[in-house]
Amino acid sequence: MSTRNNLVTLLVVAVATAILIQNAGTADTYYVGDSLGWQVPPGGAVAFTNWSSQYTFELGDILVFNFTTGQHTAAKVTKEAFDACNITNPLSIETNGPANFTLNATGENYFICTTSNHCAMGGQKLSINVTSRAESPSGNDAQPPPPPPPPPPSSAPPTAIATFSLIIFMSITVAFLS
Ligand SMILES: [Cu+2]
Repeated sequence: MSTRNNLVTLLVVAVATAILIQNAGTADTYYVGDSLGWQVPPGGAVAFTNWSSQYTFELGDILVFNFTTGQHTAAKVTKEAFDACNITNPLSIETNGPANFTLNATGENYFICTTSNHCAMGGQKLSINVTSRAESPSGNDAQPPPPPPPPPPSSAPPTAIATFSLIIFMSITVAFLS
């Protein structure tokens, strides 16, 4: 193999690795409901369903529940408690707003407000699907299986597509130069 080919190969590996590390290392912060914040949503729970459908949530991302302390709470609960709006025994609860939750479990994550009947009557509840990070430079093979249902193809971030295209392109270049 010529020195030039070695250099090209090295370049491809370096660029691909840098992009993968950049993608894998970014934890995003999401403000629940955006400008609405964490409150009894006008029109009911669909407001938070619509909000969450805009995003792809990944392990390590942060949810910020923005509310006035004393008026609401942010509680992580089981599916059963979520469905029934059972406010008695949350998995964890934050009573001071704004409250941050770091997403540390894949699959569906369930959050409700435990104040009064905000969940049962007002629809102040949020469920989100959390996926593991797609690319990991360290090759994490201890990840749990991806949760059903799989995210729609349109949710693939543009950077991932660009990265994939770049790797394909540079691989072809190397093949021609070899
Ligand atoms: Cu509330």
